[in-house]
Amino acid sequence: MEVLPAEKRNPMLDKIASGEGVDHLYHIGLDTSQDLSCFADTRFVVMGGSRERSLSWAESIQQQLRPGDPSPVKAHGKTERYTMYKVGPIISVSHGMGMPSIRILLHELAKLLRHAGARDVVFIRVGTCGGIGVDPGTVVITDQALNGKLEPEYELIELGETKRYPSTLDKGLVEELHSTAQRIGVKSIIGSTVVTDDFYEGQARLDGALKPGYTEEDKVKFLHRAQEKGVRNFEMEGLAFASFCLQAGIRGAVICAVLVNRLEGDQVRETPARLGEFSLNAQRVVTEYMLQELGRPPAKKART
Ligand code: R2B
Repeated sequence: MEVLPAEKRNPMLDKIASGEGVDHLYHIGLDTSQDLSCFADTRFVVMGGSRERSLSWAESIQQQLRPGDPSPVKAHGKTERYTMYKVGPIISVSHGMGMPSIRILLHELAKLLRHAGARDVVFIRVGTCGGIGVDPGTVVITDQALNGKLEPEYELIELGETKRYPSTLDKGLVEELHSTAQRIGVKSIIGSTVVTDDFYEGQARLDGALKPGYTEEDKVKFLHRAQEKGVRNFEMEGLAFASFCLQAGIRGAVICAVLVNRLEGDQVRETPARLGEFSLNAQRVVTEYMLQELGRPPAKKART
């Protein structure tokens, strides 16, 4: 399927395609006066918050797709906001923190891939999160993203009015990632994710800079209420991501490694090495899934 089919896309994109003006993808530093044909074969876009991780992941994908290739992986476009690498048919890009940041990137990536003529592209956000009753290191695959009111909709103010967009993720992709995780021996669960505009009060923490307007008891009650609704984790991008993919007709998934079980505490206390291992759990699942989709034979469960 083409990226942004006719019923989903802004008609402005067709005018650009017929040679009327130039589309400036300002935040990624590319525009349609440039040759964008190197993006035409894109099949997967993997995105995570950190630019370092997007580079190291691109390098590891290069080693898997082209073992021994010594050429450095180079960034495309500008790098002051996001950093984007492409290895074969896989884009690895950083999205920064929070929904405004990822949503701007999603618009520009979707337009880029539309302009380049890419087809059948899957977007996957791979990140970190706080678990609710879930142990650190576990990978949570989101089936539905909820807002901070525990509602399955993304709210955006447009022309002074609140617009609401549904935020369910691609069921098939959720199942495929989950079975990939099981096959390679990464502990994973499927669940709903609460997505907030803040890491502290927005996620019921008691360790921010400001005096909280709620007690420990209120916090625990809220976490249990969320847990009863099927919520397994908190993060800060998946809702904007899910609603954008649904609106754009792009298959999308959100898969995050748990850094802390929020029923046991607020602070992330693991060592940097352990946190790196946790992030790699989610990355390994997605790499394995993509390589298999690209035709490489499936890997076996890692020996423990
Ligand atoms: C997870 O980690 C970041 C906050 O520490 C944020 O981007 C998220 O969703």
